[in-house]
Amino acid sequence: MAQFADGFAWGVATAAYQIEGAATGDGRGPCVWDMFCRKPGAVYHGHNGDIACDHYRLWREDVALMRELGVRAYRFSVSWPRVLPEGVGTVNEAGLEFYDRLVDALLEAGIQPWVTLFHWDFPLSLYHRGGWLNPDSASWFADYAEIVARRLGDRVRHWMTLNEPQCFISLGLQSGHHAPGDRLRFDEVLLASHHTLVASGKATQVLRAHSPGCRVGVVPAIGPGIPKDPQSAADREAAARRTFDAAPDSLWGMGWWIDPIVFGRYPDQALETFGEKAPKATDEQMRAISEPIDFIGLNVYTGWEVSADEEGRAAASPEPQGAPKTMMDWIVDDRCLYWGPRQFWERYGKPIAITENGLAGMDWVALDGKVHDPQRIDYTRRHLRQLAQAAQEGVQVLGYLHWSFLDNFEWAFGYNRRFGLVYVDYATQRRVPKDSFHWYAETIRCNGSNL
Ligand code: IFM
Repeated sequence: MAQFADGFAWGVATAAYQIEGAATGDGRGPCVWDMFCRKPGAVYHGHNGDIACDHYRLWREDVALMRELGVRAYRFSVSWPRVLPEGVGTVNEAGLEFYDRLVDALLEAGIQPWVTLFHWDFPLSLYHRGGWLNPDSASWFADYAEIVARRLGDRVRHWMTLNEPQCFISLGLQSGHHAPGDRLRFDEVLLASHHTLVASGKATQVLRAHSPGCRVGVVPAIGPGIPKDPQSAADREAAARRTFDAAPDSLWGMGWWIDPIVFGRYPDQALETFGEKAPKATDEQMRAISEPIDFIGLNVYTGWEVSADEEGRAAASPEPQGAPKTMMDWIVDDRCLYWGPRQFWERYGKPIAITENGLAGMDWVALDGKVHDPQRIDYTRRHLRQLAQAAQEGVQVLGYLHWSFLDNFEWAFGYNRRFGLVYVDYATQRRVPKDSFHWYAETIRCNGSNL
């Protein structure tokens, strides 16, 4: 039977740009996604986050639904340009006030706020000053972190600095599929990644100073390597290499992102792979980057089966014909929620929180007025069973925050993918809890014994 520790943080997750709307409301400044969504062809059908789930207006109703769900934790992100419309300088009091009231309402409902400082809505005016390529970006972010921490730090116990830097750097600055839509040279991409790491470290220092007793984490997006034969040490090693090692001109290897934070240096394997393109880190920058963290938040949706070839390299298994997939075209392989946490625990020894995991579907309201999503239930159930296995074998797992609470704006896919436990009718903003909502409520209530 699946078992989770007492105090396990059963929760749900969202992000500001994906749900809040009110893009120009109450003094919020523009972010790179506001600009990107207006670029012809960039986002499915030209969708944007102007209104999204109108959560900025409907947040009380949403907190009431979370209370009904019985979650103990809610991961949301603060919108940087809502707090600082220009990214730096004058604070928008109305923006800060919004998060202040949200935190109070959550605590009142018995829900712990897990706050992400940055989930991709980079202030447009700072992008015009060079964005993450500008060495000052680390200080801009730390100053913003201080404003938020001074305001919420007395009540927030769990903070995350950056959400999935490998996505907003690789997709935003290298391939151009996400905002701001740039296609930079790889040495520039690496420099920007380096600045985000400095930013995260400086923000961690600030959070510690202004949020006494808090836990701070970073949140990579991982698609872990899965050993084809779990009994084979060679396959297990190959799978871990698939997870952590760098490939040429790619920032999807996790060692680049987490080794410098935990070990104080970029991994030799990545430095050799990137050669001259790698940034020249100063000692001061490395000291900031390696500010200790308390946990690693893993966003995990899928994984990649590999086996060791004759030289011990990771050889990818071919995709089975007709493999089960979600609407994101991601293979459903629940082993990712066992091997991902285990590999990170073994390499870094830091507690793990699953900060995102979930399924994109094409849900709709049935004739009976309900939303039936058996695949989301099955997906979540099988992944939680794997997580429970990892926890039983000694991986320290703090919680599981399902992505997502509400259907929302799925970036370049617009509203054409639904991840929520709660269906959103965007025309009316009516919320309809899906079957998975009721199943998850029961799972939380019995601490996973129904898994
Ligand atoms: O919606 C995103 C989220 O913003 C970041 N992690 C992956 C999710 C699903 O694509």
